[in-house]
Amino acid sequence: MRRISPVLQQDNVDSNLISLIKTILAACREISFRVSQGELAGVLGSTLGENIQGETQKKLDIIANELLKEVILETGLVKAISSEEEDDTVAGNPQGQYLVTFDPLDGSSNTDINSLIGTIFSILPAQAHLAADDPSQFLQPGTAQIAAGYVLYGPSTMLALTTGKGTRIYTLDKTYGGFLLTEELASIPKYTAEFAINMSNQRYWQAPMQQYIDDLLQGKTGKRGKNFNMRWIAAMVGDVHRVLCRGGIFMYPTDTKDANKPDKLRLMYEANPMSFLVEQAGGVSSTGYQRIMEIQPENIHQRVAVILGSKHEVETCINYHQS
Ligand code: AFP
Repeated sequence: MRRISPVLQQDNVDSNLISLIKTILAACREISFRVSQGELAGVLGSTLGENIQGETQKKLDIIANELLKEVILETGLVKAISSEEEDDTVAGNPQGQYLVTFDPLDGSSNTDINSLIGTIFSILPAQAHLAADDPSQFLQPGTAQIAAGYVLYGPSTMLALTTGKGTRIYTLDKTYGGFLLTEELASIPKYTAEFAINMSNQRYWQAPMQQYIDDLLQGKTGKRGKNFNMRWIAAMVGDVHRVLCRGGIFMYPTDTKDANKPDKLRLMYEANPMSFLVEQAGGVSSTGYQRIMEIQPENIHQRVAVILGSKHEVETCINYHQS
């Protein structure tokens, strides 16, 4: 089985970018170890703080954030970072070639029940004309991403990574200490009979999503003419991993549950990197009205509706929104 560097070299990825990706993965290996120690390492439970998104911070959120921040800035390759757990962007080397955004621990409410969690990251080009402490340098659409990936801390620790030449999946070999390529090029099946959505929000959704899900639930006897199964992991990283492995449609639509927060998922830390991975595996990612990777961000903590996965199913859902 092949290690990451030769695979990326074969794709002609710049050596500095390879080095940055490997540094991010070194931090993720450390997070993986801490996660696996659980209560033994005293890393479970909440802190007293809230992040900029108004969400309670778990101890692991903070630990993962600090680890990633430290190692990424130490490379000297990065001009600034933006984390879901930080109010503001953090400046690095003014000459750095890259910007990195990350969600250090996605699905952190799963930590206390020993369920799936992960780290999501995205790498953008630095903007020469903007200062290292200028947050507007991050306001680039998802199409500008140079690389994106997630590390899933599950029964095994897995990495999905793209540099724009397909999405590959690696597994952490804990005996050797590195990630080994275990799926050459992920390919999301075009058709699916599996959906993922938090059904408890049903009454808050907009009409197109209500109608789309109603029709799925009618199964064989309804207009879709087939039965659908449902899965919900409550960590986007787990749900997207399933979609990459065997197809499906994952949705977190706009809702009216909280007037101040019509959308839940973060564009820069979750939606854009996941959209890049999904598109590179032959899937589709949209808000229902627009391709996610073409959204021009207005602020670093912006949220967005997400519908992604198997091409035919996502396009069917988009049709409900556009008709
Ligand atoms: P946290 O990382 O803040 O726990 O949120 C995870 C998440 O943003 C995303 O990964 C899940 O898909 C979604 O929240 C789950 O939301 P519900 O609370 O509606 O299940």
